[in-house]
Amino acid sequence: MPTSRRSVLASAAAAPIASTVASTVGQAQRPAAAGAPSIVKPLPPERFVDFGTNAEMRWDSVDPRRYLTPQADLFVRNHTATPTIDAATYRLRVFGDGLREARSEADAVSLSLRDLRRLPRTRLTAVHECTGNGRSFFASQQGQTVSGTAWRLGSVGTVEWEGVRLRTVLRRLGLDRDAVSIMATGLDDPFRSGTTDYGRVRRPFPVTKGLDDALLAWGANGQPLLPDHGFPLRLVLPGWIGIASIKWLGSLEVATRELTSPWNTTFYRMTGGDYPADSPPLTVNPVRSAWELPLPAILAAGRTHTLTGRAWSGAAPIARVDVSLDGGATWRRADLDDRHPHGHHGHHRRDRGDRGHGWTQFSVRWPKPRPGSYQLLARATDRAGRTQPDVSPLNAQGYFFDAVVKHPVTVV
Ligand SMILES: Nc1nc2c(c(=O)[nH]1)N[C@H]1C(S)=C(S)[C@@H](COP(=O)(O)O)O[C@H]1N2
Ligand SMILES: [Mo]
Repeated sequence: MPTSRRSVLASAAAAPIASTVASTVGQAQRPAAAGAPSIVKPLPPERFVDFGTNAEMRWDSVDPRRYLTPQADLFVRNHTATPTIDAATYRLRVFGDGLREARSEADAVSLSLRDLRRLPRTRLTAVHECTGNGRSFFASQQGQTVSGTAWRLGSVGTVEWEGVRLRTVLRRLGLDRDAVSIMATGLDDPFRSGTTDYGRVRRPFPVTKGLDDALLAWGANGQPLLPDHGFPLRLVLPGWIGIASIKWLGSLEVATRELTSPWNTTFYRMTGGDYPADSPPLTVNPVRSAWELPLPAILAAGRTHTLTGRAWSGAAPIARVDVSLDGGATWRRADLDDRHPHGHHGHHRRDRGDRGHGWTQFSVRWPKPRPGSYQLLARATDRAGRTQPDVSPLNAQGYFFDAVVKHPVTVV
């Protein structure tokens, strides 16, 4: 029987994927320089609202003819700052007692980008969205005070990710039958808030999700990841809240016990407001929708407008979008664009596991509105039967604002 680390990997069902062991010297990223901006890419004010370490896309800058969100326009959510990582020396370290051959962190399997890119690759289109998207509407629409970045609806996009399925990597490494939990840890600087150092951004997820549709992504929309979006490698957990998709992925710990981190015990679970004290960590995103219009919008009277927007859900494709152009007095069904059924828009061979996690474009004609003040409403329903409510349950950190947004429009 082979005994070296190299041959442990080689003895797995398929070809070996790694040939080295983690160096103890640490990872090859440079810390962000003091005073350097958190976000590296340009944030032109006509396309972004800049919150410093976070930036959201402006919905009125979205091109209705374009299904995918270009990386240049995608929102950024950084706990600290985008690190600079050298792809040539980058390694993903995998360890834990949930591997068939248990490994300590010091003895982790170390995978280069080349190791990963030699494996069968896949592309997967999915909505990518922050848990707190829509947070500002708790205040502006429900008169409630919550903490966190005052996003409108722009901390969302739809991306065609490219990478290797996590299950491909885990199967080749070999999983213990009792493995239940995987901790993903980023290479960005530790997150400090107030006097607390929470350590590196990290969040556990169940092995079942890891074996289902999790992706280790090195590409987005046919390009390498931008630094702000996780270059050279990020995790993608389709349909789940943004924090689950750890950027600048440094390590995966696979364990036979439930792992925890502040990102599933303190943050990203419901506290306060309408929720009991023991709400579970958040996972699947709710149903939401947005108009591709400025907020508030001004439209010309006497002309026929085609109003466009998008609807999405973490659980299932969108089944219908009901819209009102008069503040909820009357409703009609919006037309749904079926050119990209839930993200299946492709020239490429679809992975069987790509169930289509993209958003759905909708439109409605508004013939010759008279001058005045209006509220546009859109209420999306997904195929799992989930619908946007009129009011979102209050919670202290302002997560999951999924209520129908009252979008003000002045017709002049
Ligand atoms: N390492 C690391 N991963 C992270 C974060 C982070 O700050 N550090 N932010 C998370 C959150 S809260 C969100 S919403 C998404 C944002 O991804 P994006 O900036 O690529 O849009 O990344 C998640 N992954
Ligand atoms: Mo987020």
